[in-house]
Amino acid sequence: MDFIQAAPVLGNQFRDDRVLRSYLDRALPRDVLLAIEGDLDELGAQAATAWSEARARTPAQPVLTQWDAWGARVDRIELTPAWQRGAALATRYGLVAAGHEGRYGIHARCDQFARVYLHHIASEFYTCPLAMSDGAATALKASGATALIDRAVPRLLARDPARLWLSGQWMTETAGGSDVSRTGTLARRDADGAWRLYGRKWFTSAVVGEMALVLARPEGAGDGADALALFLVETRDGHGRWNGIRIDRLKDKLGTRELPTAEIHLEGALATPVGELAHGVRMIAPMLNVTRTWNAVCALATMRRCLALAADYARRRDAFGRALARHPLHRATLAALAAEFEAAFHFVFFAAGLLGRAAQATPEERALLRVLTPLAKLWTGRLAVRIASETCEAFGGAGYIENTGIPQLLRDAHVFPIWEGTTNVLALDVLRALGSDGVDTLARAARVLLDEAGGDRHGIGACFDVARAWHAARRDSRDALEAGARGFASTLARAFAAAVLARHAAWAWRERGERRALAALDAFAGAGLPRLAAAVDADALLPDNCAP
Ligand code: MFK
Repeated sequence: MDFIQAAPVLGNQFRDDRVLRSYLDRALPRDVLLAIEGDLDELGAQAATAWSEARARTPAQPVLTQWDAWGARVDRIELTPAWQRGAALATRYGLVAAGHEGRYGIHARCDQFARVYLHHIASEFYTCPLAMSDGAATALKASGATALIDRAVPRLLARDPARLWLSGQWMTETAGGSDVSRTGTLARRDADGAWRLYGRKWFTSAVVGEMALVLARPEGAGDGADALALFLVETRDGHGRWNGIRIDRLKDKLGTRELPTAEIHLEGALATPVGELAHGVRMIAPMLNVTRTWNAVCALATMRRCLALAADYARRRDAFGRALARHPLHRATLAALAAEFEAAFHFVFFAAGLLGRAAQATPEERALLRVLTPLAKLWTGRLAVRIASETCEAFGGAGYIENTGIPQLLRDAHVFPIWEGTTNVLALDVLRALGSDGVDTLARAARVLLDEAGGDRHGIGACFDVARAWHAARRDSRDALEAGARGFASTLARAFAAAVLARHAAWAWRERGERRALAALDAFAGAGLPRLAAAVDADALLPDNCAP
């Protein structure tokens, strides 16, 4: 008989995830944990079932039909089976609603994001429109636009699939991706006083939603980002017809292929201004910060799935006379990745916890969250790609074969550093978010965490000192500051993550006698926290036609 390699098997992804369970054990009051554990267990079981079912079928993609048999324009999108189940699961488990309901008070976001983390991969990126719906509800609440809040927010947070609304976030245009100041979409007022939008949106994630928040330039307004206004567009009229929206095509993407990302034209779409007719970027910013948090949580979900599969496979695959799991170098490789994942996990859930404090947050906590959000997004986006890439390698040739499911993890992971602001855009946002306080807000919060941990055994405080000195030395040179912003942001993220992990590790050892988080901290910090890069002579290294 030919040898047949056993495939990796996933167990219940809640029961098997020691990092998640240990975190919830510390972070949530006992009664909250008991109340949500049943749902988390179901989501963990569904994650395993969805993985094995997906291996047994041909991958599906959404299909756009633009014309019917008689020549009428219909722009109908057929969704994949997982997306057809999306609304029922999202409402059953409150994947958006749980973050906004008062039931668990300041723990609402931890509860919500534990659910999202467990469900993300099985959802086939249905988490994308859910993230935007959560972001839209948050931005609308912050806007004070009462009529829009009353109409949209209860639907975005619905627990009934028949009532649920999904929201898009339409910013990106052909001329303006990261730089939305180049937005060409025009908002024009009708004779009857209604606003209508005209223009082309180049990446409209999940165009199947019932509404979208859209940036557009009111007719007669000036150039630049500050003159943009934020509008709410309901995608269909009262008869279910498109509201002045034409779908040009669905994108042919590297990954996230189940997600119907579209190019569209707005041809007089009826729209309602959200607040004043300017400062649209500032008004959509709460949405960006929420979707960036989802991005980080879903990046964690990818890392966790990769590590679970790689670890299981390491037990099943023999090479050179023993299982991969018994080879010291393979073990060390996986363990180092697991340590990075664990640090990132605690960082992201710490930020999610702060988001949950919302109205109760102090100004210091708000300033902290403002910096932690881009840090979480930029660090986890890149880390997910690295861990997915290492996972392909950990499977050898099998990791390069589509129907093992492993390549899709890498292709899908690549979206995390790109959408919602690239790594560089977010590194620059970190500089903006630090403001005049520099690294002090972060360093103070890290000090509190380290005090709770019983001390700083890994030079974490010193890492903030190095970052502070680096920042201060470049305060007068914007170019030097920007050129090193990635390494600077990465240093801050790693140092803060080490502090959060140190607090958890001390608790886990003291209260539960668990050593794993301490080992993760030693490995993570032992790999070196600072990532400040030496200045690079770009003039010498780049071709002449790249001169500034
Ligand atoms: C499964 C995972 C789920 C993820 C779902 C994702 C699906 C999403 C699909 C997409 O839509 S991807 C497209 C997302 N596009 C971006 O993320 C754009 C990237 N560009 C940026 O982030 C720019 O920094 C930004 C457009 C936000 C700002 O650029 P500008 O034009 O230079 O604006 P400016 O003047 O710096 O900021 C305007 C105001 O907004 C300022 O406030 P003030 O007017 O009071 O001075 C800023 O402080 C404020 N602001 C900007 N970013 C902020 C913010 N405030 C709070 N938080 C922020 N993040």
